[in-house]
Amino acid sequence: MPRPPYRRSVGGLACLFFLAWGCIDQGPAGPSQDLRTLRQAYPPAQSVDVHRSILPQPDVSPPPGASTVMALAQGASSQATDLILNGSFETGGFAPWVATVVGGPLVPWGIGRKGTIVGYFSTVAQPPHGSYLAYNGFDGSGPMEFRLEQSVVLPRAKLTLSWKDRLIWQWVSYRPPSQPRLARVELLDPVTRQVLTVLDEFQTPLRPFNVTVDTGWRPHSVDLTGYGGRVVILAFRQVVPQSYTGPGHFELDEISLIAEPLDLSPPVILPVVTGVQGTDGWYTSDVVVSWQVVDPESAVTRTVGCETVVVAEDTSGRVFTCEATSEGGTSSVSLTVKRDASPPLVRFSGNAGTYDVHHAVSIVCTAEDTLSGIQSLDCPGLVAPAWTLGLGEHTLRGSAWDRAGNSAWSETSFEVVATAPGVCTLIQNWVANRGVANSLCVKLQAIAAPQGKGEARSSAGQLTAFLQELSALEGKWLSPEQVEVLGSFARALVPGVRQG
Ligand SMILES: [Ca+2]
Ligand SMILES: [Ca+2]
Ligand SMILES: [Ca+2]
Repeated sequence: MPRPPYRRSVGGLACLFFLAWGCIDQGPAGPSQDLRTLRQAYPPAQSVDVHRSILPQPDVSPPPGASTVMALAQGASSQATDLILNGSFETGGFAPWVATVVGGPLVPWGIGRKGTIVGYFSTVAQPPHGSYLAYNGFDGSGPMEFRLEQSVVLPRAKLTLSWKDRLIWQWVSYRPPSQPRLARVELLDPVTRQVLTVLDEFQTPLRPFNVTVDTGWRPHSVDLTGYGGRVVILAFRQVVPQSYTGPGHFELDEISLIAEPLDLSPPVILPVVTGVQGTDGWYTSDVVVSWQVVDPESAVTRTVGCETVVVAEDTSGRVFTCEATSEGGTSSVSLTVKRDASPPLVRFSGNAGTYDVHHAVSIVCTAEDTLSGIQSLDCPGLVAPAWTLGLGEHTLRGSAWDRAGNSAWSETSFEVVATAPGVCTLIQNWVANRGVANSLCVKLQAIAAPQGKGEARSSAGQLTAFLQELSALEGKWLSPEQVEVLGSFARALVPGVRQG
């Protein structure tokens, strides 16, 4: 074993008490006699910050949805408790931590105050939190080990351990290392001291030589929820397996173990549906389906199908499901959107357009709706002898409503006209005596198509004769109503008389 190139830091005010394994350096420390000796042992460090290119960088980017989590978790944050005592070393000392060393460290455990020089590399203490940090030399007469431990009672809760550390070292080319140094964080069984789990491990790479490597402050965070209900020892260890392979430096600060109430309920999912509501659960416009996913106790870590969707097409039922997961479990909500923005179709059929007085009118109204279906129809149609409707134009109107509340209307028109043959047919239908009927029909023909000069006078004369003959039949072959109707039709046959 080579002669140590420095004097061990034992005794004096800086060393408060001894344990079997080594010396505890208590309180703020600056450059010491050890450091001067140490500088003689190792040539001045070539201070090159190369860690960005050769060391894995900590991933501190937040997980997906973290911002949502932060916002939702605010309600629970007031119940968070830090289980670590003096985790930032702001008492200026270690207690209740137990700091020990096995072997002969170049620089023992110490508490560095902000702005003071600590360790071999003349590092200015810059605690990431508060005014103090813990440090040690991380090299010396190996094999060597630094330990910093605290017992913690872990409740059944969401448990998050976090800390920040920084490592600086320089391998010397004249005594190259064959084994890496380790910086480990472990959980130990308090009775057996068996390692329950290694929470973090950093191994110094074995190259380069004669270059100072500085990791900078590395934030760490580990979920310890699975250890709830146990008592454990939290141990920070730095292991130096070989002697004097080069100086090293370790800093530690801002240790916390946050306990938050466990989330026992899955996220609450609220569907938000906007659109014009019709009847019977139907929408009659575009529908926007969106969701509010809320969990005040823990982060919503996963959502499926919770995106905003616009339903722009008619559907008899489209199902949407939003599923969300937090530490409290998974919940899902489904809803069905029915969209019918199409009015029903109202249609008239059987309309011949023009009817003579002896014709029968038979017009049927129908309505159909391919989606929600017809709810009600106000469209009677028409079946009647044309003569009963009177001469002229007639219009039928109809409307219908579908189950969604959409309505539509339609109309159709037809005309009833009188012609001599048509009126004649009516007379033949009504007057059983052929001779009587024929006499009337001849006069009708003469009214409609007068011959020779003075046609208008001829037509008027025929009309007078026809009306007189008609009156004579009242009570015998024809009813008073039939006499009146036939009279009006005959008048309409006179050329130049507008029908209707
Ligand atoms: Ca601190
Ligand atoms: Ca919850
Ligand atoms: Ca419809």
